[in-house]
Amino acid sequence: MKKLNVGLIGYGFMGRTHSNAFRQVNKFFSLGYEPVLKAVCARDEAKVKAFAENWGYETYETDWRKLIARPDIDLIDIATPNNSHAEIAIAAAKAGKMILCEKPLSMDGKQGAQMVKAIEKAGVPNMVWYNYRRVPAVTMAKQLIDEGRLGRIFHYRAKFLQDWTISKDLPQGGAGLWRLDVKAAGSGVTGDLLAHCIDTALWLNGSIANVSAMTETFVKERKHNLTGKIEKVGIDDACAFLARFNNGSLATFESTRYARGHKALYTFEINGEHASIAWDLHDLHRLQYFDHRDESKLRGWRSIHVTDGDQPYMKNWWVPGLQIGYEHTFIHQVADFLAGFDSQTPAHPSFRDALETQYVCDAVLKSAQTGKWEKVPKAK
Ligand code: SOE
Repeated sequence: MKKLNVGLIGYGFMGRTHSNAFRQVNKFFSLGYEPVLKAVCARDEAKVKAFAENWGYETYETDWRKLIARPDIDLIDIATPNNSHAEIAIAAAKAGKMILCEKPLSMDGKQGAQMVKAIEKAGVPNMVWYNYRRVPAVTMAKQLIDEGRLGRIFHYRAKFLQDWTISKDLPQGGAGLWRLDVKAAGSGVTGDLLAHCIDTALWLNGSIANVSAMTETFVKERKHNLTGKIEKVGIDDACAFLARFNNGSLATFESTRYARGHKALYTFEINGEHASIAWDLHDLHRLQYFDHRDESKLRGWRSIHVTDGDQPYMKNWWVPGLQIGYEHTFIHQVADFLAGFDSQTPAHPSFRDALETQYVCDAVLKSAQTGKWEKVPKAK
């Protein structure tokens, strides 16, 4: 097996999911390449050292530029807050490194386009961590749609609900809470949560033509952890939008961090001419499927437990009926990236795919301001 030396930047929640994926992938997937945990990079030396020891990184750095300059690093993995993705990715592309980047790709579409330009000019393999595509039930939804089982698609309905920012005493900024700081995150639920829904939707149902959105910031001021001052909140706490897909289907999307009782309720439902499918992250191994062509006396929603060896990814895990979880989606994504690199068939979503999501997010935020329908520019 050929070695591929990984340099991870950032050691938060996502740094952990990626590190776990790099460590596990070759134990379960037969691949031509093996990621080696060469170095992890973050500014706090004591913490980055402890992270390196815990996950088995051979070395650590406290300056990402030094990491990128290292000749022993093949792949840069960006798991930092959104406002640093562009600078790191462009520098890594110039250094000829392969690049994996956390979602959302960038702060906005303009910045994302600069990243895509740099990556494509350098011709380096790249991928963005929209992990939910690799939930076996979601991958199976894609297969069912591509097989034409749903027929013409009429409706797409998605939501992503959480409830962790309701308290007005929760500060913004700094570790963990940078998602509430517009300067670090770019936007609120639109870039953090709806970006997942949009990525899946573009993959399953094609491109979006235009959108009409509304957003709200329920808590207008919060203490900033870095300045210690009460500052205006610049993110969207909630967002709902209507969309028209280019295939003629209609969609509704909703996200909030103010839905008491919901922790990470990502759901979608797609209604087609012949069949419908529905999926729910809180029950992630199940795909609900209704087919109108079934014999009428037996017709009804089937709850498919996607754990069989002939269903996506599952032959690599346990025995039929036994489940896998959230962390496995990242393992699948690394497996696909490595297999794609080996066979020269790039894995998705690429930076360019993720730019399309970014353009939808931009149009959503613009529409919320203008109060008008906004067109989504083409990324491809
Ligand atoms: C936010 O709470 C968050 O962690 C997102 O940043 C992730 O992308 C999402 O998968 C779960 O929720």
